[in-house]
Amino acid sequence: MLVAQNHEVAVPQDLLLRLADARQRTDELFHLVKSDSLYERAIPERHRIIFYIGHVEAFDWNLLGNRVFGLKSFHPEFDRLFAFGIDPVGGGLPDDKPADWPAQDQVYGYAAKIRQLLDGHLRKETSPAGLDEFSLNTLLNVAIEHRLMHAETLAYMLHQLPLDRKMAPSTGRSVITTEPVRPRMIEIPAGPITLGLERSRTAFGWDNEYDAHTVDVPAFAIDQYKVTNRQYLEFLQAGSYQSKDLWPADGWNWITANNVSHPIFWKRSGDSWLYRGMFDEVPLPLDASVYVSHAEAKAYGRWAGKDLPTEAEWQRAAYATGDGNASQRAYPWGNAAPNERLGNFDFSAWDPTPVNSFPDGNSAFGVADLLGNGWEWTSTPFAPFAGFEPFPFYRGYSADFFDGKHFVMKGGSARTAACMLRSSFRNWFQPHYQYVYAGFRCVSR
Ligand code: AVJ
Ligand code: FE
Repeated sequence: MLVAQNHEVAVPQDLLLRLADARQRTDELFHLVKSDSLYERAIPERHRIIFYIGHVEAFDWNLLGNRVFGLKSFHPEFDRLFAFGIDPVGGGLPDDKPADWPAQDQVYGYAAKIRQLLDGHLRKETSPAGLDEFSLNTLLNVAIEHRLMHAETLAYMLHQLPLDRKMAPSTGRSVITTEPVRPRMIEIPAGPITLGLERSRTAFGWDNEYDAHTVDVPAFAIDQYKVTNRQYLEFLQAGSYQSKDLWPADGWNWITANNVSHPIFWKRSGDSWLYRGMFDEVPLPLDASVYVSHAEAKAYGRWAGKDLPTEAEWQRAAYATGDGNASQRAYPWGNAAPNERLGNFDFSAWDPTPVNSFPDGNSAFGVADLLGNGWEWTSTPFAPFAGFEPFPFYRGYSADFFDGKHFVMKGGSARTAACMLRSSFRNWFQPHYQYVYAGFRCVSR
């Protein structure tokens, strides 16, 4: 029950629980790293690990501390240092040294103080800043989902850390075995699909999810499954990393300049291949989803005589009810909330499963594995929907990336929290970024 008097609005309990849960997710990740390795840089294009320990707290502080509770900064220098991550376009890589960063105990001290201050005020259950219920809910959802996104981006960052620098948790999902995957394509008839969220809804969405709009999608056929390691291996063995014609021009420049000759998640071992898992290296799981960059997915598509789906095609294959009208499902499988029998998501595993592991998760058209088990690259550059308005309290969240240099990804990975499996959620990365838990499926038109 919300108690509203004198412009004071209670902080809903469920949001406090979700914030606590999200904090546990990011805490767990930092605890996987051996304490002598927190100043490592696991991915050349990203900050050192220590930055993220400060960042997830500084973000909440910068968002809520003054705006909601009228609090004054106790460490403006750290508030700025840890405010934003980096995503260099055009090849410039960071070259800071470990000694450029504050000591571990200072960063942990800053983080702890933020939680203590924010929690003290959140628990008082009123916001003195005169925010209405909707604004307060929106800000808390931003804090929660921002942190959960980092729980995913940190997982794939730590994935690249050498195995001897991290400690595996004792629990893990047991290996799923399935019938061998038999790739096939499914015809999707021409018809409408709605993208985005309606403003009138009370549900939370990020700025880039607005406005809702319906598009008519011409008929196409789409792979029932994501492309597997087995299929991608065939592409690789056909000499494709040496065939300039298959690659987009900038993709070819990228693989030749960086000597890219296979997916970053693969490792050669004699004349066979290993999959570099989060905590161990295993023989390449042939029926699992391959993880690759957008450029590699494009090259595979050209080799196979197919293409990547547009965002609208992907959306229609996933959410249309299949009966010709504009109505759609909340999730590919229907309207039931996500659970562990419907896909590999919501932190249920660290690595991908065979692409045919979750038939109960199929869409109305029978398309499988759409949510979880690896984001899916689309051919759609990340751009605003008509009616886009940046959040006034975080203007750059999406708008900084509307540069034609990022592509929309849909679906989700094993490390995507259930709340971000909503149909309107849009993810994006640069086309040569190999480190995301992302694969693809193809279409023919
Ligand atoms: C939406 C995942 C592309 O990690 O760059 C985190 C999310 N933005 N902090 C990213 C984000 C600011 C963003 N992605
Ligand atoms: Fe961030």
